[in-house]
Amino acid sequence: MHVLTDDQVAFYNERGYLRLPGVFSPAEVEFQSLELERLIDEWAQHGVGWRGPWRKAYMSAEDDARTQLAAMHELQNYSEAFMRAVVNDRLTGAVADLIGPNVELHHTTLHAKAPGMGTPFPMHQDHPFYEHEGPAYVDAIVHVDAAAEANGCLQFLEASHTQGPLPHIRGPESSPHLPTDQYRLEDAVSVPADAGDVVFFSYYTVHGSAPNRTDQWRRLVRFGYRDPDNVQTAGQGLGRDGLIVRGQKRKRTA
Ligand SMILES: O=C(O)CCC(=O)C(=O)O
Repeated sequence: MHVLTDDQVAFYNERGYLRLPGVFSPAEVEFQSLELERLIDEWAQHGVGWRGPWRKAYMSAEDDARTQLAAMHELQNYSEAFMRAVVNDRLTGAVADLIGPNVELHHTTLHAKAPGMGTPFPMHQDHPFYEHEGPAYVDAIVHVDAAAEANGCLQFLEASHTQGPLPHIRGPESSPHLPTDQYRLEDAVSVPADAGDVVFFSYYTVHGSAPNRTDQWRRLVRFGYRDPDNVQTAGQGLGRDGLIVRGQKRKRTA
């Protein structure tokens, strides 16, 4: 049984992203939302967000000094709401339609942009953060709050996934990101979404997001799913087994 239509799969393959509305019910979103309030208070790390020279291109010095982000990993290890979410049938079915039939959960990460000046994200691919050998990796952004341009929704460079892994600017004081003069947020397509929607994208798709300038939190959780045969070579979660949420993980022959 497929979750996505042929048109939705074709859209994803062509453009490198796809919004799927209403994956989670209002009751499920409410449970996630209440739990995020607790997790942000109890477990998340609070900081200024990603560092690096890109910040000067994105913000005035005054705004830069005020940015705030709450982040944490592996929310399913702290809350039933997110354990249930990572195995959600519609969500994992959609991922299977994109990279299946076998699907392994690789990680979850919270990005909560604080009210006032929630930190922006520079244009980047997610591949440098958790490098694998091949393309069979999908990031699923679970929207616990609605996101629009005013609070910093996701923005994608259409069809950029077809280029494969790109060289990123890296350094001890810099999160991996692409040169700001060549990859501009202004050229990216905004993908607003409602609470309960999921936005899927390839970890090769170039994306970023603007600051949250509203007076409310903008809370999204990224679930990373891979084909278990796509071997990780570096980065977040290297060497860790993940939950098989669809199909099987087969033993590799030498
Ligand atoms: O939370 C955001 O606005 C950006 C998210 C992002 O860039 C990512 O999950 O890779």
